[in-house]
Amino acid sequence: MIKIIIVVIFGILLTEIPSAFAEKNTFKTLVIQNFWIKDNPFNHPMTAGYLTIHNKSNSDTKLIAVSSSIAERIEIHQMSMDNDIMKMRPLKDGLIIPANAITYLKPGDFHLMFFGLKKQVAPMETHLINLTFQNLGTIAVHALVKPSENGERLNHEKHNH
Ligand SMILES: [Cu+2]
Repeated sequence: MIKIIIVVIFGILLTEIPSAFAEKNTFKTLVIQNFWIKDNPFNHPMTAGYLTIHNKSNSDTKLIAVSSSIAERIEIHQMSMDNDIMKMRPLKDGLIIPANAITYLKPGDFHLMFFGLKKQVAPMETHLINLTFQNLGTIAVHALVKPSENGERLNHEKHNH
């Protein structure tokens, strides 16, 4: 009997741990999850963030602003190929989140760019990021810090803003 209880408790612990790091937020008609940001070794002042946004409503929305106490400014960026060169540009009018679809902000694609980081962000930490959607309002979501890989870091630093 005790053995069974221990197994059950251990099972609960195992299922609790990953969910704590993969926070799933429901905000009105949106489901926001897998929010993560790259760490910034050597106090590099910039980093990037990624997340998925599931818009479960029948109307489009727009991610119009992002902010956090850890950074002076956060921009929404789009990456695209221009004559074989990867370029990124800020989406000044925001990022459209189409109805009944999942929008992925991921490496090499749409992403968030953090400027003027006020502190070193270390792997496994979580930080609150405010996401503002047109007509819906603002939600604060925890983003998990993950270690950046060398290749990505090199790419990242080549960008001129
Ligand atoms: Cu960027």
